[in-house]
Amino acid sequence: MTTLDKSRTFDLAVDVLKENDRGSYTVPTKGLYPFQWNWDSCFTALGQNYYDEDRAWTEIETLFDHQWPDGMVPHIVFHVRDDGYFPGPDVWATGRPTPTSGITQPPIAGFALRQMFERAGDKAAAERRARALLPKIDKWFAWFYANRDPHGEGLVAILHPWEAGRDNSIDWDEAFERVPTQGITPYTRRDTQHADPSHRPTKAQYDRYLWLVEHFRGLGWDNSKLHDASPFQIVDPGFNAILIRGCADLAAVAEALGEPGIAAANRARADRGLVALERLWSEWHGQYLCLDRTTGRLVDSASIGGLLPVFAAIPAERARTIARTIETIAGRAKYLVPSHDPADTRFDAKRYWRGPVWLVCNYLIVDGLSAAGEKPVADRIIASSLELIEKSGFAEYYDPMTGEPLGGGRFTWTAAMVLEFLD
Ligand code: 9WN
Repeated sequence: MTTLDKSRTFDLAVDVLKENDRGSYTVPTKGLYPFQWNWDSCFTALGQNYYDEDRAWTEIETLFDHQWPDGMVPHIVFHVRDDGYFPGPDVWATGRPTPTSGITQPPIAGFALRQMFERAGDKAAAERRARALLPKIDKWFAWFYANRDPHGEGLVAILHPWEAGRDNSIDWDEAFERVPTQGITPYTRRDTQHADPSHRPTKAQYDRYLWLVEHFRGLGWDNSKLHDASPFQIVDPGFNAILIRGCADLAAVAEALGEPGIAAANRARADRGLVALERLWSEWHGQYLCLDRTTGRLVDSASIGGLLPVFAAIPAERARTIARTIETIAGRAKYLVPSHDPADTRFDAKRYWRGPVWLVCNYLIVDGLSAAGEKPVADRIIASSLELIEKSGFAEYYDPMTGEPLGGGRFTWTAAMVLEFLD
């Protein structure tokens, strides 16, 4: 059990958030990630909200200031020039006034909006700012279903592992066999200069990340073409659950603000998504699995992406099974929740999204399990998260067997999640 000094930990977490604050946006950590990342910013705002509500709204507003005309909200906004990160704006070449990447990331914004709206001390300001963000988030969600679910299946596909935010998950290994590497421009990675290369994706994976970027760039970043032209189309249960929950939360805020059109559209999206998600359930694994849209088959890979759907309003028996699956995993790892099942021979305790614990995922699972009445498992995950902080500080991710800190240090979203767990 942790002996953590809560008030001191709170202050240390705020120090990390402030250190990475660049005024109107926050970098995930200095050095390794010197720009604004989409889902990082939404988690960050939840942390900032504890000590500066105004600053928290600004974080999300800045992100949406860089929304594309078609509705997409990019995964990186390159506010400044910094050669410390690869691939930078010249590789993406998206032609945006402030350079951005050309792909998106898990849409935490709907959930964050509702949290900030409902928790607000300054109700008038929150109402004004939520009202302005509402149509922008709605436009992003409409973009998802129009561009990433072109055949109306109720679930959206990611076209690049970076979109899932789980860059080198075992989930993508099979589909990556089909992504070529011929013809990519020679490049130098920068991530391996900031973090231990053995904790990062491999060169073979980076080659494929880059091939996809160059392929999409060759199509002029025209989102009406990208989906069908991509050899990588994965329906990720975690990503879809975040979108479904986002739609439901956006609908709730829209109702409170007297915007029935936006409310109805997003309720319908969430309801359809929940029905469609059933297709990804695996009774054998006791969790959801990714669907490879190009083959029509489920991917046999028990990753955290298949536990995250508890964050959406899935059926009670599914949430119960996920709680039991996490209890089983707890018998295989010292710290919860590993990003991949340690029983799988492909599990790697230190390599990024192939095993390590990430506090943002813990947070989404805790939220879902609590809502489903699975309090003991949720409490166990919170205790594990706080033990990791006490033992190893605000790391990017952690070894689930030893608790060793991995990747970047003094990490913004980890600090933001600690503020949530301490609450
Ligand atoms: C690529 C910023 C981001 C997170 C992702 C995480 C990592 C980037 C990278 O860092 O991805 O987007 O270069 O490794 O996988 O989830 O948003 O913290």
